[in-house]
Amino acid sequence: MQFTSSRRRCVAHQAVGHCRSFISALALLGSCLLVGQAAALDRPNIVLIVADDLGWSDLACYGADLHETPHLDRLALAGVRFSEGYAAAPVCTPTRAALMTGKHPARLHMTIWREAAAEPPRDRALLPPVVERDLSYADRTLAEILHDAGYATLHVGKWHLGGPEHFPEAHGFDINIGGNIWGAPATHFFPYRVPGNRERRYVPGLVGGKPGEYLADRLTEEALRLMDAAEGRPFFLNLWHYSVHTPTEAPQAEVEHFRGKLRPELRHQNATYAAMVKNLDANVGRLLRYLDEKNLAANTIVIFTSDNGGYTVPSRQLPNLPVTNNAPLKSGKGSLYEGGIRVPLIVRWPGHTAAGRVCDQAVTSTDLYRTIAEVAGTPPDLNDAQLQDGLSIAQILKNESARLGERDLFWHYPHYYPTTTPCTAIRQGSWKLIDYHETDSRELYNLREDPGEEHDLASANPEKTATLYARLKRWREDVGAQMPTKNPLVQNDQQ
Ligand SMILES: [Ca+2]
Repeated sequence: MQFTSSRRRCVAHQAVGHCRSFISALALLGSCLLVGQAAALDRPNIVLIVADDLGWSDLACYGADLHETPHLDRLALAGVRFSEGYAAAPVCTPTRAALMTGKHPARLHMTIWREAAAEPPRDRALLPPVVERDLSYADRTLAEILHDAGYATLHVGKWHLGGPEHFPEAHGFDINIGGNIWGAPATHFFPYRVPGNRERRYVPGLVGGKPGEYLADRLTEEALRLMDAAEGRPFFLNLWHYSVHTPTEAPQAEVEHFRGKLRPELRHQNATYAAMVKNLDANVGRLLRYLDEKNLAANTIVIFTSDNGGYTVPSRQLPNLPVTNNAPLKSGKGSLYEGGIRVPLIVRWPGHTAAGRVCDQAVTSTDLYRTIAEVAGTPPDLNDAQLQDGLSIAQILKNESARLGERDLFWHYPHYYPTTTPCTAIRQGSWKLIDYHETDSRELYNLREDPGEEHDLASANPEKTATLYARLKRWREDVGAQMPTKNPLVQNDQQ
């Protein structure tokens, strides 16, 4: 089965408005197994788990105090834990687009999620740019290159990369369970929607279920079944959990457990969120146990990360309590301070990664495209633009002394969020500059000395500020980054 444009259109149409049964999903996968490329039996399976809005310090192995994450901590002890792993963007959609294409979100013109792109604020000093709302067909996605290399390509969970004609089936995935236009479910409990209140959100591909069923549990169940169905063929499992994004809801017994643990001195204070994190961890543990029991673990690379920093704003469910706290990092989701963009990144690649390593090299989710392509032994038959923004980190996974070499990292968020106004940032070595568009002002930090970004050095170090600002502006021009414009209505009000 080939994924031509017409197939994209056809499959996407099928996905609209109804849930495909699991049986028919298996039948589709089965038919995909019978055709196409020769099976590449010796290739490693690839499991990419992306948590939603999980903060850098939300895992115990990254310093969480209230939270309990024994399975992810063990995964880190069996592989490489990156202390300076970054999301490509401070919000969902752009990071996910970078994962799928290897291109910087600014180059894709996908710098905010779809719903927000449709309704930008009109009452702020700047008007955000009009951005792309759907993942383009122009770039070969990670799923497409792996599909063409003989992999079963399995998407489970959140997608959030466009409308019905841009769902996972249209971008190289044999199967899609759970992914559609929405960035979050109406509720994490079955049936994952709230009928009768005009709530249109739904999670597709989930047939059956019972009251009390929790979404991350169910998605893990579906992932295990799909891996079973791919028997005999290497698989790429793209498991993008909706958890731990809002709504902040978790099984009650776990919430009570964490309420009993709360102490004023703890960094984390949200028992419901702690229960969500624990459930996510347990589901990762369940998947790892499956790989062990099926004797797949030795030939499977497992990558775990998050799409942006932790959400430091109270959620509707608990209006007086921030969802999480990214300390010692500053701020959270939406912001280009470290709390908005630095995320957990753990990679276990048996036979290649030494156990228990902590790597302090700065890497970004944009790197995972080329990394996974290299792990799969897939020649990167990519357009030039897809080779510019990310590096393969395979060598630093395999070799503790390998270095990525000098390169600058960039983030571009020309939008508003409760934690920020429009801005762009560059990291060069230990230096980081944030350029705020509203005020045309810069902040400069030395991350190695000041990871909490408490001491703005822009005035004290004007030379470094000017150098990084010039580099940042050059990069914005190189990638065609979209910029906000002045809002004449707000200017008039101020006069
Ligand atoms: Ca997110």
